[in-house]
Amino acid sequence: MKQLLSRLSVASAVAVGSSALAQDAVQWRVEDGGNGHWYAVHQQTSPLGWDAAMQFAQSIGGYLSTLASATEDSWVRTRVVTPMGIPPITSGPWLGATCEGTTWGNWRWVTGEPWVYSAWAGGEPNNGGGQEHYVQMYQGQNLSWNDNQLDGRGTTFSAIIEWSADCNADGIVDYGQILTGELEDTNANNIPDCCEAGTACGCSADISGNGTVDAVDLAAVLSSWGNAPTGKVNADVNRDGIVDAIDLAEVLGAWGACP
Ligand SMILES: [Ca+2]
Ligand SMILES: [Ca+2]
Ligand SMILES: [Ca+2]
Ligand SMILES: [Ca+2]
Repeated sequence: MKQLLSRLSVASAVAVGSSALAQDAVQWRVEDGGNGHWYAVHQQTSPLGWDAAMQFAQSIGGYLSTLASATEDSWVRTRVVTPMGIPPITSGPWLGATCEGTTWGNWRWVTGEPWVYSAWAGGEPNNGGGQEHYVQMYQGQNLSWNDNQLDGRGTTFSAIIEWSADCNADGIVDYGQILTGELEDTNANNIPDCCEAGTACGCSADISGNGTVDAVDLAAVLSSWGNAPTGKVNADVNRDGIVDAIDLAEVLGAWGACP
């Protein structure tokens, strides 16, 4: 964990200057009624615009948080933002909501999730000055929401980052799998190496993807013998371009349930 955070600090310094993730990311666990996503507050000493915040989030494999339901909003306020103790005189943190490029008030989440919930502060959104197309929490109003202009008016210093990517489609958010070391992330962008390389993640001998290395996978190797099939998951278990005895040995050596 410590190693990961120091790597994140480096990434953050590269992206936006004097900045760092201000806390360990926390997971809204499925067993607690959550979505399995991870969240953290990013905070810096210089003013932070919405677009710079979004770029930073993407550079570390996430996006500005989408508080798409009352339950998610409440959990993030209580478990992610409040423990940060952001000074109440500041506006922010930024959220992943905008009406950029469309009629003002046509709010949307950056993930495309349906806009069915909002928690505007009293008198907001008010499009003050006519350019308030970006959404943030308002520290001064119990973290209810405000629309603000792109540069945050020089009084916004923070953003909530959310991670939900599951590039290997195993139903587990990759961020946590990298944290535990289950998936390698050599370049520390929170995208597993296997996904960036287009190779299978984890149990690569499970060619059929049914969670077990079994006769189906053995048959796949034998039927593709000599070919060099392309694609994310295929019979070329060790990705050397040919299906041969090495792949056969990989299947036999990994026989049984995937770890
Ligand atoms: Ca969300
Ligand atoms: Ca406003
Ligand atoms: Ca995953
Ligand atoms: Ca990576």
